[in-house]
Amino acid sequence: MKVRHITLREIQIKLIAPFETSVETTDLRRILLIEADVDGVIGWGECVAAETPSYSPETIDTAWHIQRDFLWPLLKDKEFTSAADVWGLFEYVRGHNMAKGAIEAAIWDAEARQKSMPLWKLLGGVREEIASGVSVGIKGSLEALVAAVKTELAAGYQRIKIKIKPGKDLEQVKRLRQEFPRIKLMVDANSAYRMEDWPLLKQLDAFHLMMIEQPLGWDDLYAHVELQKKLDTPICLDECIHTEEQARAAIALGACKIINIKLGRVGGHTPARRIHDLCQQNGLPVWCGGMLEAGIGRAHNIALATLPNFTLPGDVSASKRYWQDDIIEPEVVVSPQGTIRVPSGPGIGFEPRRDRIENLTVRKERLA
Ligand code: OSB
Ligand code: MG
Repeated sequence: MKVRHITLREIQIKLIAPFETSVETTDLRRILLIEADVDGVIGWGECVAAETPSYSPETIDTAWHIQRDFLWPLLKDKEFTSAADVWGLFEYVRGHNMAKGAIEAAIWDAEARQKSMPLWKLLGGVREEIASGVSVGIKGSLEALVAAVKTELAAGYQRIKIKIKPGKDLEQVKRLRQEFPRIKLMVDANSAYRMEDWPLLKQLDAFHLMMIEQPLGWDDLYAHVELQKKLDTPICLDECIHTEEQARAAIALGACKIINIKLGRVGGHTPARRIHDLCQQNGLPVWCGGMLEAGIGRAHNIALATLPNFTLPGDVSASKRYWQDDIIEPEVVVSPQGTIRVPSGPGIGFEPRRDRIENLTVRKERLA
């Protein structure tokens, strides 16, 4: 296999409603899409780097720079036998996983299309539908939060995750438990707490949460080890797990009992699959996280979530929760049972809508 050329493209697309986390509120998404021509077959990838470096050190602009000035030169004119080899070609560049992951994923899509098979089968997936949950942003009032959760449950979603931050935590969880005593419920703090806050986090044990996601520092395994010793609620790590090595350390040290795997955060399907396998060997369940993706990123997440150890409902939900009009055909839909049917077509199994993508494009650069 050889990549003939790559097109980087920025689209701008507004969310249906602003999404608030402990860190900031997102309204307009700037999304970097990758089109890779691999031996004449086009594959698509979506870079999950955000507009700001507040979730990880990367942004859409650093990703563009790294892809154009460092990753493309490493890829250009190289012969390789499978998309599984691309991660290794990028080894010289440290970090910048979201930049790497978008190109790597596009090449996986192209390889699956070359072989006329679904990407999920090429990756080694085992299920034809995946369990879907939602991530509910921070709301202005308890009433608004309850209403939002009610809507998601009525749509069939199998588990509810709410974003929390200091001052918007215990009361919110308590109220949801009163209203919905038996639902699968969890919280995500996006690193909003410090070790000194442990007595407050300890109070969450009373509400039988499935897990608490990334309560402490984005790169601080040690503090999570100490916190997990004090909590009954399982800790799930998100931001902390950016490499297989970090995952191995987290497991060995007891920093978490569950891992949220995000394709972009770890650098593509190859490292995601390795972390998946490592967790499986160690008896930790995983689930597929989300980054407010448009359709192409969503489609890659669906393929990834078919691997056997993705046994918990993830954050991959319907296109219409975020977009008026998605960039793929068909859109991602969720059944009344809270499942997404895995597509059977070649590659990611959804077709990019070129007209729509072209309309949303604000800049484009072809690397050859
Ligand atoms: O921490 O999981 C997170 C969105 C942006 C950045 C980080 C996170 C999230 C979400 C949304 O929780 C998940 C989704 O795409 O639905
Ligand atoms: Mg998270």
